[in-house]
This record gives sequence, structure tokens and C-alpha cells, in this order.
Amino acid sequence: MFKKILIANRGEIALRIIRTCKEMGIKTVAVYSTADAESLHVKFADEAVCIGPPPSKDSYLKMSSIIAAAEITNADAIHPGYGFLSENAKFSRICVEHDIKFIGASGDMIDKMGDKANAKTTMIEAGVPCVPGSEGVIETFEDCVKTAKETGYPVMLKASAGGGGKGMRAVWKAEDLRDAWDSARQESRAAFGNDDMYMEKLIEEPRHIEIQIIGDSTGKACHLSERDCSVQRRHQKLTEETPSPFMTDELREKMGEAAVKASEYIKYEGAGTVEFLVDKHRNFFFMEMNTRIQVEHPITEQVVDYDLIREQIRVAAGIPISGKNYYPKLHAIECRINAEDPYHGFRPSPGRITTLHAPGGHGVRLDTHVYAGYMIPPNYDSMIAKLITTAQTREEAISKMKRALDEFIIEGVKTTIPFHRQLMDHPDYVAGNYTTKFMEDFVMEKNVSTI
Ligand code: MV4
Repeated sequence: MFKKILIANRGEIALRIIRTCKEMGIKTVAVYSTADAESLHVKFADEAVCIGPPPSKDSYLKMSSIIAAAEITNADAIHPGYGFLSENAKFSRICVEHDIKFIGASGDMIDKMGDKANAKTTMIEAGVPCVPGSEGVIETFEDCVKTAKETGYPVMLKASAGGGGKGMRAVWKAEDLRDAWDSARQESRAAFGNDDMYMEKLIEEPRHIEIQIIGDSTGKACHLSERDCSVQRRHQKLTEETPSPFMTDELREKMGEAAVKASEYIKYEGAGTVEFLVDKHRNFFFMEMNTRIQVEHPITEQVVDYDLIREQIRVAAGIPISGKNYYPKLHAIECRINAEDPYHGFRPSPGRITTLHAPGGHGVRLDTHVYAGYMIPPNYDSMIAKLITTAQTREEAISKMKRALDEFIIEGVKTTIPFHRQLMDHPDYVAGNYTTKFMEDFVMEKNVSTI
């Protein structure tokens, strides 16, 4: 087992990893930029190394500084968390070269799953349901026209280097295909330096339901059931829940089996997430596979009573998983609390938190790194807390979330708390009747607190 783990991340996920390391008796090293000198992960870690100025490219993305910090503190492993270098194949390989265990996927695995068209081809070989469409990357516009005709409109053009919606275009009729092809490739080139495109039949009003998996060094994998992440705004998840209100026991079995089959086929090691699109007839299709721990992992932990970070560390240390699958015994909802103003287009609202009252009580979990007096730096993403409620039923989890949101006082910056509070009263949300289209029609009601 590792003696000392360097956490190459910041904010709530850095704290989350440090907490599990402490429970496992593993020493921790925090790395921080000068903007995070007063951050909690720095205070909670056993050691802390400043790795540079605020810009991510000069600190949390600076591989040489992070490796140097691991060398001088003699860390034997690095946990990358999510975002930053967590799915950077080059960094994964550099850790191997420096004989530091990367608690994440191998460089080859990251490359394999990061190439979305290639990942899909692999899943088809594995017998995992995929959306009909092109076989791999489309080489020319002529092939694009031909594939669209064979697939049948509407189709979705997607960037192979993509994810999160960049370089993606829905095309409803043939005359729009040329412009979509050109603009999608342009956007993909700009975002990823690669314009490989693939095509799928467009799934209308899908749900985004993902399956948590864990694979070990013996090639065995298990699943820990689903998370419904359909409530998204501009491809940013806002709230997630498990079990999915759209799930049936039969669908859970089939999706779990598909996710395990996919993981074992590619001999996946570590924590991963297989994302699916689910249509209104409950047909499910492979969308992407993420080779990292995800922001929303706590709702799974809450309902199956399992520490995913602990299992990540154990698997990385070569300890086999038990092999059984895990099913929800409770219901959990996560609300991502961002320092953004929901009354003004969710624009970022960095600054100093002057007052903070954290919610608590039975079934309330708050994963956060902020505190009264904390200065939220403008350099990083705007998520400042994850509020998770767990109860026997969905109705009780919603009721608990409403109570916890009402208790959650943050002053000095705008936050998305009012958005989540309104969401918990929205009839379609309360009825579990929502898809990835839900946020397109959502309107914030008048800000009563300032009238
Ligand atoms: C799709 C789709 C409909 N049909 N693929 C969005 C980003 C990336 N994860 C894939 N996405 C989609 N792929 C086909 N064939 C609709 C989406 C989509 C979406 C998917 C999940 C969660 C939110 C979404 C918001 C818009 C579009």
C-alpha cells in the first residue's frame, strides 16, 4: 500500500481524497497555486508544495512542477482527481517513467477512450449497444453525405476528439449538412487541434444515464449502478440523482451488464464511468467512457455505502475488487453549488465569502472546501460545494434537499442555491419527468429576496 499520495488537484475533490487517505493511514501532499495558499486542502494535508502562480497552465496543469513536488516529498503515488490532468495520457505516462503510481487510467487507456470514434468501434466489438451511424471517422464530405443518407435524418455529427458537446451538430435535413460539417470541424480544430468527425442517428430528447464501474488489475470489473445526469445547462451538469427516476430493475440489469462487459473487454483498471444515452422507449446506447472519478461520485457512495476513492487507491495498489455488483438501497440527490448568478445567465461571481452557514442533519452531506472569509479565486471553475441529500425515497430526498438549501447561507458572492431551490419545486422535476432538454425551457422566477 502507498505510504504517501500527492493530490494533483484543488478544491473539494482534493479535500475528499485527503480525507480518505487519512482514514487509510496514508500521508498526503497537497499542491497549490499562490491563489490557493489559504485553501482548506493545503491546511488538511500533511505536507503542501506551492507549484506556481494562479493560472492553471502554470500550476495545476504544469506537469514538471507536479512531478517535482512528488519527487521532493517522496510521494509514491499521485491522485489527479477530476479535470486538470486526470485524463491526460502524457501525464499518466510521465508518472510511470518516474516510478510514481498514477491513480487513474494508463496512457494507452486514456488515448483509447478519449478518441470517441475509436471508443465506439471498440464498444461495438465488445457487444455494447451503440447508436447506429458511421463506422469510425468519416474521411470526406462525400462519405458524410452517403452516411447521412444510410443513417437517415436527423443525424448528429460529433468530434472524435470531443466530448461535452464541442464540435457537435444536430442535422435535420440534407441541405444543412455542408454547413454543419464545416462548422463542426472548425470548432473541433479550434478546441482540440483535431477535426476527425463521426456520425450517429440523432436520439431525440435522450436522458443521460451513466453507470459507475470499478475494474481491477486481474481484469475483473463490477458496476455500482446508475446516476441520472440529464439536468444539464450547456453541457454542464447541475444536479444528479440515483436511482434514476426513469430506471427499471430490468433496464438497470441490462445497462450494468453492458458497462461491466465494456470494462472487462478493454481490461479497464480503476474507477470509470460508462455514459449512455437512453431514449423514451428505454433503449440505451453507449455515448462515452470517462477514465476518472467524477464530480457526482458521492451520490453513488451514499446509496450503496461504498468509498469510491478508497477503492481507487486499493485497486491502484493491486488489491483485487470483491467482484459483486452494487445496487441502490436509498435515494440520493446532488446539487452542484456554483459561485454563479442564476438571475443573470449563470455568470461567474467570484469574490470573498463573508457569511457561510452550512446545512446539516440526518442524510445531509456537504462536500466543500469553502468557509466564511474564503476568497473564491476567478482562475478556476465556479463550483464551490456539492450538497448531497440521502433518504429512503426520492420524495424524502427532495424534501431534505429543500430544507438543506433553505439552511445553506452564503453571502458575499452570488450562488446557484436559488436555482436549485426552485428546481426542487418544479413539477416536472418532482415527477421525475425530465430529459436533457429540461433546462432549455427552465426560467428563473423573480428574485423575491431582493424585491
Ligand atoms: C447525442 C445526443 C443525441 N443523439 N448523440 C452531448 C455531449 C456529448 N456527451 C454527447 N451529447 C449528446 N449526444 C446522439 N446520437 C444528444 C446529446 C446531448 C446531451 C447528451 C447528454 C447530456 C446532455 C446533452 C445535451 C445536449 C445534447
